[in-house]
Amino acid sequence: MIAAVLLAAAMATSDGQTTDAMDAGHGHMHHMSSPTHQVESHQMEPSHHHHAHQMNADGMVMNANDSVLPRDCQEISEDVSFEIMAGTEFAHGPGDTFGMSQHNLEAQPCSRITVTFMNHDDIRHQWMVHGLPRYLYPGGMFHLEANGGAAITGTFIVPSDRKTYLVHCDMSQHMEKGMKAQLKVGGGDGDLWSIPGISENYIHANDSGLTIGQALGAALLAFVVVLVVPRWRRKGP
Ligand SMILES: [Cu+2]
Repeated sequence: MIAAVLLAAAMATSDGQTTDAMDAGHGHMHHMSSPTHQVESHQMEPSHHHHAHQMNADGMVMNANDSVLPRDCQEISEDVSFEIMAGTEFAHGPGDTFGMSQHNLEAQPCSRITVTFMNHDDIRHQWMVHGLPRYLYPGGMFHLEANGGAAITGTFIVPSDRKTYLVHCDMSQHMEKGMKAQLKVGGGDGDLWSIPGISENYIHANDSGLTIGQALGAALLAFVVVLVVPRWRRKGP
């Protein structure tokens, strides 16, 4: 009973981020998109999204944006670059198979972020960030995919709010096996669950993109509903 209330409360307090995490499935549909599909998606997007999909022998960049400012930004605050290596050699914890060289990234609000993603494995890996504004990034997502042994670079611009973005590899089971990271903009709004090296001691089952603060808030709310409210009512008339 308590568990059910807690789950419901958690869903209620975290609407935005839960929805973003679910977009991971939607992203899958684009992975295998053919050149004809790319033409279709270009037609549906504003003209400044001409390079939304870039594909070459090394992999793919999706929803790249190095020039259009989010609505809440007057200008680009800074240019920041990350070189992120991925593969089995970066597995962090005993339960992890894969990992990345950086699981925690920090950037200023309204910064332009260039990520070079280097895949040290033979299989494909992805660096996918969720929760970006949908009017600029279809599905709220920016996404790099590097083929085995390849490196790929892409750029995106983050909005001004303090927020922690979920970053992960969307290949089946890769996030659960260690390919989960976070991007904190403006200091972020908390740590996500089970980020290797950051919050790995917390429950591994919760990969919904909830921050620890949101989950604790939900637990407190559940406590109030289950324990405090009935007592208060008993004292009433
Ligand atoms: Cu992967």
